[in-house]
Amino acid sequence: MAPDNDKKRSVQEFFAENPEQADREFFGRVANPDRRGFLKRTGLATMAAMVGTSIPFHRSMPIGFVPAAMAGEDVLTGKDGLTLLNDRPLNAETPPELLDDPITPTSRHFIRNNGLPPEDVDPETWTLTIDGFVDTPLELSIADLQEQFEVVTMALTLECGGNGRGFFNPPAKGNQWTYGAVACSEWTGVRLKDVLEKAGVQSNVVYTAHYGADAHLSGNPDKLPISRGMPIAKALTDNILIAFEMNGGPLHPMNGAPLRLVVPGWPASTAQKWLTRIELRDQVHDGPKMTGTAYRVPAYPVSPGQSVPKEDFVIIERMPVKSLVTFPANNSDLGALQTQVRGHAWSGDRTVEKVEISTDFGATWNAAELDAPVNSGAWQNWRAEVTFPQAGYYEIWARATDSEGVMQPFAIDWNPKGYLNNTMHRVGVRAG
Ligand SMILES: Nc1nc2c(c(=O)[nH]1)N[C@H]1C(S)=C(S)[C@@H](COP(=O)(O)O)O[C@H]1N2
Ligand SMILES: [Mo]
Repeated sequence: MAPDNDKKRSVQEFFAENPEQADREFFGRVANPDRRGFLKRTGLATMAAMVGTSIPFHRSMPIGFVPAAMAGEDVLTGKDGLTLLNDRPLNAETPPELLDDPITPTSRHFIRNNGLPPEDVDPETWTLTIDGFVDTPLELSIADLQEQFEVVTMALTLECGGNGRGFFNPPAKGNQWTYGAVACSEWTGVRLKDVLEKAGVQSNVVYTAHYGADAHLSGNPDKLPISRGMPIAKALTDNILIAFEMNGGPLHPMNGAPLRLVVPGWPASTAQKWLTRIELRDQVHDGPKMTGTAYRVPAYPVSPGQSVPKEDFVIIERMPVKSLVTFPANNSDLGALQTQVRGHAWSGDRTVEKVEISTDFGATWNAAELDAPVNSGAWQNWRAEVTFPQAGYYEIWARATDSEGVMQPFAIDWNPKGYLNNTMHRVGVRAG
């Protein structure tokens, strides 16, 4: 796998390059002229919170020192078992076996940040602006959303467009996601459609543009880390939420608290976190990560490594049919000849009609029991009882087929940026 050289730096590198700036940005610490020990109070509190207790000798601690105990995992507060891919911006995925629940707990929802999340957000004073080509621009607090619109709860699948990128060969730059940039939590909020209709969608509107409160990695306040959108017809479907609750509790700070869009079935990059504004446009949005080759694939099949002219890329819309085996875990000893196999399956705006399992490297396939989605936009849970003929190593393969008859491929359909990898999931086990 290629290292991520997408201009993303780890905390350690950042501190190595410019310790004083890093200190200011991370801890709010300001250096003494002699660059020793003068910790401003706010900075000290942040540092103490991060190491879990006070730092008695803080006066001797040089500026630019990251507490050694602040290893990468500490940035994943409130998350359980996620694999850290990058700490600046923060990106972490969930191992497939930790995605076994029908509804993904908040602690296991992956994190994909393009910039630096806002700090100290206050749900009481948060506002969402709806403007652009609308009859009446709106400025709504979270309380306004709750009072003026029907509040609904839905299980909705979010998958990063780059999920599975780690398996591309030749490799694609960017976070090397394996399987776990996908989740299906229960979101509570109001329908985007209802809010847009209240503002009054003008007849020339073709696209939405989404804005959030996170900051660009460079620290330049004039730059946005990401601002994507979607065709207005998609925005007016009824399973897209402006969400203020996740699994019956607050949103996790890294998953967009206190307010975010949840757009199931499309690249989760359309689901703006820390949502502050939705603008309706009379043309396709051109914000950061909308243009160039970001979240785009060639308009035609290409061979691995082929270079493709920029103008031949098209914006990714729905995500492809895919399934995940969440039990048993890869590389596990079953200690028996029999096991239940289970997982989830989903397909963009479609439903999954069939999930099949093979334990003989694809020679024969058997249908799994497949649930209907609990609501439109939710992944579908499936399970199968498997009996192995004798002790030994087996692979469990799963493949889903959707309502249009499209099945997951066995081999990757390569594209330059490593998007949309929906190849079959293989799980190796020892039986008996
Ligand atoms: N404001 C903002 N919204 C954002 C992003 C971001 O970096 N900033 N990342 C997007 C991408 S690329 C993905 S895949 C999803 C991830 O959502 P999650 O971090 O809650 O899992 O959020 C999307 N919304
Ligand atoms: Mo993403």
